[in-house]
Amino acid sequence: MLKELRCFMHQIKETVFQENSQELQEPCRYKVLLLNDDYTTMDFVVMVLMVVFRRSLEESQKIMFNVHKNGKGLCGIYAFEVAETKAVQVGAMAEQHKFPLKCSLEEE
Ligand code: TYC
Repeated sequence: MLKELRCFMHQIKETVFQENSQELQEPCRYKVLLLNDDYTTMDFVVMVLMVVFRRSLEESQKIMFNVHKNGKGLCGIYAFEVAETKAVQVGAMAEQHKFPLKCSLEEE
C-alpha cells in the first residue's frame, strides 16, 4: 500500500512536470523478487515460476537456483498492479500447498 502511494505521488509529480515541459511520463515499474526459505521444495518453486511468471523450465530452474544460492532473486519487472498481482498469486499458491514461499516488490 505504501509502495502504491509512493508510485501514485511519483505519477502526480511527473504529471505536473509534464504539464510544464511536455515530457512523456514513464510509468513506475516494480521488480518482483522471490525469497529463499528452507522448506519450499525446489520443484514447487520451479512450477510457480513457470505458471505465474510464464518462464520456461530452463529459465525457472536458473532463477530458482539463483534464489536458493543468494537468498533472493529477480523473477520479472512489471507495472505496479501486475507486480502486486503476481506476488499475491505466489503467496496464495504457497499457502494452498503449506509452503512459506514469499515474494517482495522493489521499485525499479
Ligand atoms: N531453499 C529451498 C530448498 O532447499 C529451495 C527454494 C528455492 C526455496 C527458492 C525458495 O524461493 C525459493 N528446498
